[in-house]
Amino acid sequence: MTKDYGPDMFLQGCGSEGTTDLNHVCLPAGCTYFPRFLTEAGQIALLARIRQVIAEAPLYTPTMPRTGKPFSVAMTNCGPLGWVSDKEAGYRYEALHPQTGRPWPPMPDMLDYLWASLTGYKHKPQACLVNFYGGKAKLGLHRDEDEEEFSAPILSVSLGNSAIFRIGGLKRRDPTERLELQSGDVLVMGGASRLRYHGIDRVLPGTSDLLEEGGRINLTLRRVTKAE
Ligand code: MD3
Ligand code: FE
Repeated sequence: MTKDYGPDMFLQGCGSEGTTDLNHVCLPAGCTYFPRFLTEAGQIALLARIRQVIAEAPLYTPTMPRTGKPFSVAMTNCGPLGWVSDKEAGYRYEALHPQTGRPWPPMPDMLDYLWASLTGYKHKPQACLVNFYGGKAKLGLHRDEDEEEFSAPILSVSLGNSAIFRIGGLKRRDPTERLELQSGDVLVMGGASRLRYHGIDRVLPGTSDLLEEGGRINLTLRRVTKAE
């Protein structure tokens, strides 16, 4: 019998044969990384839908619970529920935009489709948080724990300039690792990683031409309430 397998089965993304510098990313259990999952055309189409969302539900600056310190990231949402924060009532989900008082725009079909394709979760996402990172914006280490349903994963899509993403453990002081998230990347965080600490250290200017205004947009699709 002749051998039907060998090194030519494998993508040699960087370096030459025999190198250990192969193109792979190790992440903790429950984290699935899809580098450049969205094509250029897919990113442009998704961005056009998100621009419509922002036109109906303008980006605003949430403030921190108790201190009232403004976030450096501007936010809006689409879908039936949206994540909001202010000094008085803190982190929570609301059905109405805090400034316009109108319901969030509907979840784009494109995002329901992406969620169904990659998560296998039996219910649709209820919230899509749109984060916009301008020049010096960052997001400190935190856990996403304002949802009732932790058995559902969170799906994130990156658009525009690359960012340094940091992922830690279940305790704030656990060691962290960094991953550069690029435009078109999708990350699904579920299972044992659903409650890991994470954040965005910084955005790298000039790393993408997708957004004319520069900066970075991140979408996070979430299940908020427990389904029957
Ligand atoms: C790891 N957003 O909105 S997305 C957030 O790029 C948030 O804007 C970041 O953290 C951003 O809450 C990171 C990647 C992500 C999202 C949810 C996670 C990573 C996660 C939940 C658990 C662990
Ligand atoms: Fe988060």
